[in-house]
Amino acid sequence: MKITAGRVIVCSPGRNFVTLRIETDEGIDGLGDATLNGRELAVATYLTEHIIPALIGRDPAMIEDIWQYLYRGAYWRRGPVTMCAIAAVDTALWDIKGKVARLPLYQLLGGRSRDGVMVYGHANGKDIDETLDEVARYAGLGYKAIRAQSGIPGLASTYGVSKDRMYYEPADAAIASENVWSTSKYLDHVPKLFEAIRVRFGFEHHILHDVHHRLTPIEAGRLGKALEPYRLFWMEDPTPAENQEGFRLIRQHTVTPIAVGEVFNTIHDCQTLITEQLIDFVRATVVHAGGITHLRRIAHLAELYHVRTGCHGATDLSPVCMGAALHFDTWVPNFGVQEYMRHTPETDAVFPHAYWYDQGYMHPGDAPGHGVVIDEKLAAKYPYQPSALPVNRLEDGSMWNW
Ligand code: CS2
Ligand code: MG
Repeated sequence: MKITAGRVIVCSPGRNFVTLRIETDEGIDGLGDATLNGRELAVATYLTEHIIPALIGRDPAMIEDIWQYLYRGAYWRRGPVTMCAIAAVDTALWDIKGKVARLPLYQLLGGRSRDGVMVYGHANGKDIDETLDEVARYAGLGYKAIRAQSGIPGLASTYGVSKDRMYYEPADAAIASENVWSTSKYLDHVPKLFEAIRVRFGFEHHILHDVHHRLTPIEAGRLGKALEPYRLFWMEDPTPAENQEGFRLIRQHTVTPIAVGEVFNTIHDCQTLITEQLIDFVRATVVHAGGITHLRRIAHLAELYHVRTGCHGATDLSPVCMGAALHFDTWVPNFGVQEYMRHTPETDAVFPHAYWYDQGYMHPGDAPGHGVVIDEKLAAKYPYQPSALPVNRLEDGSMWNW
């Protein structure tokens, strides 16, 4: 079998997605997600100009060799754009391998390790009361794990609070919108949110929170300690993780579990975090961390150090990534939880898929490969829309982390 073509499909059914289709001389093709929120066209160009020409004529079965070729051959290694492009190729090749073998992807990885993939939903509200009502709604939908984010008194906006409660899309303007942030207002407010959740709902549900890179390590230690009575499943992205050693400081002050890694693109971004057990969950994903081939390496390292997976699964990761992730989650021995931010009906129509949700768990289905396809005719009706993620400034105007 030989690769005969690679096509990049950019569409925007409610938000931008970049999809790679790899075609072969035996009529079997595969799909990979190549979506990098706010930088979509950078990845599309990397694929079209620098990767696809090098794929033509290669044997699609040689997944590892092609991964090594694209990683080592780039010279300029790592980084979100490069690794997202490699991920798209890798995912498409695993999809092809599954179709050739007539097996669902999880069978190729080593078979089922669990009956279902526990997912977490996103409860959010402009204030504590609205957030509590959303937690109740997600509990009513059967979720065992629920993330809670609320507006912060005194701040006009903050991460994770969506306009319509269900479909959260932060990339909301062609040029980044500017939000104002106050760590002190946030730190005063968040413990009250989780106390209110535990008072109303008890400890039956796994409750999660995303700090979204906004604290310093010592502030994160303070928050983790303040949240200990509410027994969070995890405190996510407490501080930017370029400084992996900074997490030693957090660990000195709190036993609140820590999840990091949705912005990671290789194992090198989390090697210290994992080997020093500075985190409890690694959030790297199929689409941003080099595909199934590389995510499997990260999971194997994590397994040695009691670190579990908690793959990112926001709406800006396409159903192709969700499908592949659910197969990965079905197999991976050190699974923790899978994020599941629902896609809009328009998105689901463009990307028909085999996976489904049932009472707090998701199932990948048994279609060969990852079980996700794209309706290119329908996709063409949704052209790319320039969009950028917001930026944060402190109240004095200094740039901060969004
Ligand atoms: C968030 C994401 O889902 C999460 O945990 O961190 O919503 C993130 O902000 C977006 O994926 C960025 O595009
Ligand atoms: Mg996050």
